[in-house]
Amino acid sequence: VGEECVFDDPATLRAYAQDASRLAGRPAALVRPRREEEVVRLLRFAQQARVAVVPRGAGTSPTGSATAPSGEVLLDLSRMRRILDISTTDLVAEVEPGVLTGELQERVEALGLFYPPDPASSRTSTIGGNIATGAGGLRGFKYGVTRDYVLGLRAVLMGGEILEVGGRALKDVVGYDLVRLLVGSEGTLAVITRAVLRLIPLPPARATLLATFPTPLGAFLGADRLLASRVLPRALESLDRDVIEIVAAARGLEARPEEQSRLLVECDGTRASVEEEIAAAAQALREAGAALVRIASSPGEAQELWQERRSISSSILRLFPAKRSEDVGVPRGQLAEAVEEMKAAGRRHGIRVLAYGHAGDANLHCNLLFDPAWPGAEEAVLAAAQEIHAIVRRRGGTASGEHGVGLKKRAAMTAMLPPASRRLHFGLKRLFDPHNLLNPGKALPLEEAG
Ligand code: LAC
Ligand code: ZN
Repeated sequence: VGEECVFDDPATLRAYAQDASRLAGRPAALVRPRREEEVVRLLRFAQQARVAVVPRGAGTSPTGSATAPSGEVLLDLSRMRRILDISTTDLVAEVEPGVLTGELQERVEALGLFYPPDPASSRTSTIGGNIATGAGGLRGFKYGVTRDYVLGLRAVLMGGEILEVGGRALKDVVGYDLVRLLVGSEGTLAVITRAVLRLIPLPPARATLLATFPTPLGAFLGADRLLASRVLPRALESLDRDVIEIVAAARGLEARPEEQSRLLVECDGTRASVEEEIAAAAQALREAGAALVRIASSPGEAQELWQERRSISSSILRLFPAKRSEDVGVPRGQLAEAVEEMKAAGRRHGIRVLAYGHAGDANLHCNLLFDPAWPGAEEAVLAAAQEIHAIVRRRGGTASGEHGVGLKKRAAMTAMLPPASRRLHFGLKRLFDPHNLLNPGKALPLEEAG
């Protein structure tokens, strides 16, 4: 692929050793291609030489999906970052995988178009990484997630063959849905080199509302009440007391004692519809017991609230020595009860469990906080996490709503998937990658069903 694309000096390899999971990695080499042809050549060589390859975007994965734990070659796609086309008539964007999601959002919004998928990491994560992990984010409830906006993909198979699936047709039911199969496959089936993404007209207006509640479950009851009053917000995020304290501490402030939970709501549409919706939301939240309901009075104030929300994950990492992030989803109606149970499970093992996230989707980030220096910490965290996953399974939920499986959720995946599904997962993996060279050991159950 050319010497100028290959790095194997210790400092570079150290810098790329981890993703946001903080799991250890030891890549044998780093390859940073500039174009698809170089990916093709690498995967042709890798197949012949039986060298394992781990594709990587910006490394924001909290599951270890972008680490090279066993001396694999890291394939960093962040240099392939051209926006090839934004079509205002086809309503699509065609991009290379290394484009930052936030950059694409800005570019299309300047043209009056909208790419709704919006992971909290949008300023730092890449479209390719979002597609590979099936990233969700803040606007899932109204608009759907990354998966719902990928119309077509070009990808390189292990061995170097190019696969094209889908395209610019907005509706397409020819054949199995290989586009959706690749989305969320975490780089285990193919390496994405180009994507056709669906765009929609940009809603002309939006507004943000903050509501605080005097009880721990107030935010969830508020969310339910808001939806029951026929408001369809584009974001509906909840924060529990622990997270409120962390958000305050990150700014050197103290949380007000009476605020036990918080909701952040964003509505979009026409100016008139947004005004109407946000007023209806405010009324519903007051009826649900909100102590304070504040509509952001300027775009700057709204942006600050959302910036604060996006930085929760990094604030926790800064303030606590270690955390285990769970990313569970449950049927919506069970959210409040499930969170109470998960916190109780943490307490039984002496672990503080905080919960924030996408209350509309009932996809919450349960973070288990611990100090690795405390004897028995690892075991206690693992036990608490296992209980949390058992609660989720019992309620018919999922081990990951948006972060994926990587290395960290394989046990939970194994417990969650029935035998026929586990067998098909391994069968598909063999079909795409018979020598198990693409991101091996990731995103699959721990064992094949018999
Ligand atoms: C968030 C990331 C962690 O929602 O998914 O903040
Ligand atoms: Zn999230």
